[in-house]
Amino acid sequence: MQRASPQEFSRVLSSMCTEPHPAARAAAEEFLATNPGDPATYETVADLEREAITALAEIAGHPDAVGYITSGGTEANIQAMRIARDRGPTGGPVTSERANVVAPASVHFSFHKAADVLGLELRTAPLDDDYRADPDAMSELVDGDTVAVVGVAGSTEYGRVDPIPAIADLASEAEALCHVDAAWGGFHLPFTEHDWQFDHAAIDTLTIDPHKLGQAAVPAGGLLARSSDLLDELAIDTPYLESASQASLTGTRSGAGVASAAAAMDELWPDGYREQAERCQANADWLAAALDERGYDVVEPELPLVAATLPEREFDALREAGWRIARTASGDLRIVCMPHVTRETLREFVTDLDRVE
Ligand code: 0PR
Repeated sequence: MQRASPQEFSRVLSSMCTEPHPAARAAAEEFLATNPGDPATYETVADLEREAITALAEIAGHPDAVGYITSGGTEANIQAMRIARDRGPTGGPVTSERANVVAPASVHFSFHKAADVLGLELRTAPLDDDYRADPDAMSELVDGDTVAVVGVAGSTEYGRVDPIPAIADLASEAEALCHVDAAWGGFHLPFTEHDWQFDHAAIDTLTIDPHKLGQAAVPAGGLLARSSDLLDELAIDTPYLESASQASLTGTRSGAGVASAAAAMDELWPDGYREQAERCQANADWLAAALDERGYDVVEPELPLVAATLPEREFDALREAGWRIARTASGDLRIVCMPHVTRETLREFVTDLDRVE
């Protein structure tokens, strides 16, 4: 059988993953057979996880934050909802039949998984007319059984940043936890003016994924909590391991993900990520202008993600030409300007678009 090789990144415009930084790739390979789920046996990778969390905590504006490297944003979001459910409204256990989570309609589908797995009711509020959460609409859904109020800092479809301070206020009025999903945006937002992290609002938990804009190898997500009592909600006794308890959802975990996350942040925070943020945003702005010039309706790229109306014929022709492009739920073309997407690539893409007859 012929040995398979992965796809090239050169025409991938639809992914929130990217080529790992060379140091992250090397670290992933080196730590392939280690298990951070058993920190007393695999001490080095456990140290690297502590380093990675310290770096993530700094990036998210709260050096004392605690957390762990998850398998991705989905696990981090599920676990944050689990903390909220187990805390209950007003910090006590849930007394009603079903606790609920209030979120904008733009939340990633991982929250639907979380609600399903945890037996929570997910209430989603309509967005404002620029694809952002509308705190007034959200407040109508909050009641005495609300355990979490969620905001997105870098939404999956349109790259929007919700008004996090207003969402945190809503959560604290409801005595519910405030969770921010910065899975994708977290490595870009420190170089913008947005309010999104612990230092900007009373956030309790936050998702930030090294395997997206952090340039780490897959799988490396991140869950952060403001204080250890929150993370302790997840602790399960592990009687036969030397470590007493485990907060992660998965048991055996990828040492490759952990080591690569630590290596990527060691290499790139802050200057490398700043340079990346500037380059990716400039590329998104360039593409938005190029599409606009050609008469397509473009959604202004607040973060490096460009959405535009594109007729099916053009879309299909570009797919046919090998471009990996995707659509939003409402049918817009969606291009994520990840670090592997160069200006040259975008020029070729636009040239191919111009060729469609
Ligand atoms: N939160 C947000 C805001 C996300 O955008 C995503 C993933 C998640 C949570 C979940 O993260 P994990 O996929 O790490 O569990 N957003 C991308 C999406 O659904 C994931 C993705 C990545 C899709 C690479 C395609 C791809 O090639 O579009």
